[in-house]
Amino acid sequence: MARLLLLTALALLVSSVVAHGGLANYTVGDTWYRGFSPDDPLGDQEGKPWMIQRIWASIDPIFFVNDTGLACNTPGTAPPSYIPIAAGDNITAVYWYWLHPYGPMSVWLADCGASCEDANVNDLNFFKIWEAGLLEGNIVEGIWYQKKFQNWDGSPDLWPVTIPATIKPGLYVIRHEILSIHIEDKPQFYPECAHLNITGSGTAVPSPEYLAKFPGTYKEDDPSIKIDIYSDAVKAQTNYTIPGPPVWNGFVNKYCQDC
Ligand SMILES: *[C@@H]1O[C@H](CO)[C@@H](O)[C@H](O)[C@H]1NC(C)=O
Ligand SMILES: *[C@@H]1O[C@H](CO)[C@@H](O)[C@H](O)[C@H]1NC(C)=O
Ligand SMILES: *[C@@H]1O[C@H](CO)[C@@H](O)[C@H](O)[C@H]1NC(C)=O
Ligand SMILES: *[C@@H]1O[C@H](CO)[C@@H](O)[C@H](O)[C@H]1NC(C)=O
Ligand SMILES: *[C@@H]1O[C@H](CO)[C@@H](O)[C@H](O)[C@H]1NC(C)=O
Ligand SMILES: [Cu+2]
Repeated sequence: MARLLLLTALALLVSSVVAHGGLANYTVGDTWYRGFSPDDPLGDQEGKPWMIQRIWASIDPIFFVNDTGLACNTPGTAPPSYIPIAAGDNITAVYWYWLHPYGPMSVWLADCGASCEDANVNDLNFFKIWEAGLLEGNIVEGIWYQKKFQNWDGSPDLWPVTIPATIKPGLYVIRHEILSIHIEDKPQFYPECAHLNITGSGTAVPSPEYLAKFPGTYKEDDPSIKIDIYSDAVKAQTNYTIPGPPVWNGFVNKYCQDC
């Protein structure tokens, strides 16, 4: 009930967005890159020269691991522009009013080759560069990064990540994913993608064990995806395995940190 009252108060504060949430903008240093806003007409945004984010039409989640929108949301239409960023720099994703507290968050990259506009995001090989799940305590009462990420004071929710310093430069899709598991056995995926033009002199490329396709990589019956966090079997657990391959830290392989 307290939660409901809080949500109602928030709904009054934020007339446009009352539930869920989405990645609206990006920053690199002091530069602000505008992404898609579901509050504004599609025609004012889609294909505009400044657009760097792949279009996502609504703040509603994706419920199934086999949904083609799992890669870059729906419809996932490619933008004409790229965010320029140097390998080793941070990019911050800017959300409004993230409301869900449970589940992992992850950031992925995929090398587009000659062009991200022409790439089919369902065919790209994504690799994870960042993840955070249950930070401390148990599944229901513990602290998740997703819960810490929420600002309840009306300020944007900021999610900074660092582009691996050693990565081979080129055109990449960056994919942010929030998996929310607050509803029993009904996972909610919130993926959003943008286009990056990464510069630098690195040569590192992840090996095959780091690569993932969306859909394809996640399984419906993965105990971290189909999960009832309130059940007696789960609620007191203090472990949570984040789905997908391990994070690639930019090293060419685990035995060689400088090559
Ligand atoms: C995706 O998975 C859901 C749940 O298992 C199933 O109902 C649906 O038919 C599947 N869709 C496709 C396109 O395979
Ligand atoms: C980049 O992000 C990391 C991790 O969040 C943070 O520790 C570091 O201070 C950031 N660097 C800059 C220049 O903002
Ligand atoms: C994203 O940027 C647009 C345009 O500058 C702005 O209207 C909107 O409030 C921003 N949204 C967030 C969540 O920062
Ligand atoms: C990517 O950045 C490089 C270096 O600034 C530039 O030469 C190239 O034209 C950019 N490519 C795109 C597609 O923006
Ligand atoms: C927690 O660990 C148990 C025992 O190893 C395992 O069965 C369970 O799947 C794990 N739970 C999650 C959500 O990773
Ligand atoms: Cu929601």
